[in-house]
Amino acid sequence: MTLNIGVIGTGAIGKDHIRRISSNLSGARITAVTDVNQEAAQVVVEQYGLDAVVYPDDKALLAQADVGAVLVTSWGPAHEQSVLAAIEAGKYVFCEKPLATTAEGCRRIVDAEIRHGKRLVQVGFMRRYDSGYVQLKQAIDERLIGEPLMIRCAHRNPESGPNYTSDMAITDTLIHEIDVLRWLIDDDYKSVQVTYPRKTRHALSHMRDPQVVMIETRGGVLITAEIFVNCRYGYDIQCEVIGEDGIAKLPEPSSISLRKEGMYGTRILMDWKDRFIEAYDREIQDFIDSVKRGDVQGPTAWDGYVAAVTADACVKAQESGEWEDISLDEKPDLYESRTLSEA
Ligand code: NAI
Ligand code: NAD
Ligand code: ISE
Repeated sequence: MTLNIGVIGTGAIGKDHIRRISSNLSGARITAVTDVNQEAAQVVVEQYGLDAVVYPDDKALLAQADVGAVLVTSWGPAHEQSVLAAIEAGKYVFCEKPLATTAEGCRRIVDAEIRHGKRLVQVGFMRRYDSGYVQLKQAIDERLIGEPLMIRCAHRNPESGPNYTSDMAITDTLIHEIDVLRWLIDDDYKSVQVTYPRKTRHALSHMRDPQVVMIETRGGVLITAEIFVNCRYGYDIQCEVIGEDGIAKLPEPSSISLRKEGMYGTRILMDWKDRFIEAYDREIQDFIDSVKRGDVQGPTAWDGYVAAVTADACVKAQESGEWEDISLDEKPDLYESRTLSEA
């Protein structure tokens, strides 16, 4: 049976997920949408030729009995309210990162899910579905490089918009590394320090850019992550795991090589939508399939909570310049079983 999906927030990524569900993926259709800007939502319905109703808000959309699952793709500060309302309505919910903008907000979602007694939430940490990261994890799990000792990574965007602030380098951007690295090495974080190299002239006056975040894991692995959101040359994601017996590196996106005008090389992607296009397809298809089975398997609300606690400590470290502790609540039983994307 086709799964009816409602979309809360029809901006950049909401539209992109609507496009993939309507034209690339199988087993679901969009039957309901809402956005604080209702006219924009109506334009999206027409643009994608959807047979969908535009509702005035998330509550009205969630009240529809024929909506089996929802995607929350509004801006971050609106996520908590919509996810809590979805759990209250007993609907499966895929929520884009961040699950909520505070650790307390994520904890409220975890507690609501525990009260419900079953996992309903999947968080949009799509890198766990990227074939490069999956290969890296396999190499680490098979001990091809021995025990991991250090990780070096970089998250570079060509440019950041006027509303992007220094803390968003953590809460909006590094948040993907925060999630995927603990999944990669099956570890949790202990402490963090942030340092600032010389500022690029391309960053707006209110911004610190680039930033270097050092995170120590409970198992003693040292992570060095560079965030550089005005690097100009492209959208570039690097990750290298240095182990006792060798080094494993995230593959570059495949692309033809060109010999032209005295140069030899390959193109670099410019947009996050293209870099992880297959991972987004896989994560949303996994959500559709697992909702139909009645058992969501992707990144959990607990993963969203851990990411938020870690991000809070990183933001504190941005301000203090000191090493800051990362301390988590005890993991509830509901989240103990391994998810498919962890397997
Ligand atoms: P956007 O600003 O393009 O779209 C957000 C939309 O949500 C807007 O249309 C806005 O009108 C709507 N909205 C805001 N508050 C709302 C509310 N209370 N109810 C209904 N609609 C509401 O933002 P974008 O880039 O699409 O980002 C949305 C979310 O997706 C963010 O949480 C962002 O972090 C996440 N995201 C995730 C990415 C990933 O790689 N997983 C990539 C880009 C964004
Ligand atoms: P966007 O601003 O383009 O779209 C957000 C939309 O949400 C807007 O249309 C806005 O009107 C609407 N909106 C805001 N509050 C709402 C509410 N309460 N109810 C309904 N609609 C509401 O933003 P975006 O780039 O699409 O990002 C959206 C989310 O996706 C963010 O959380 C962002 O972090 C996340 N995101 C994730 C990735 C990723 O790689 N996983 C990439 C981009 C964005
Ligand atoms: C955006 O919200 C994303 O999630 C992208 O994946 C990330 O690269 C970008 O920096 C964020 O702003």
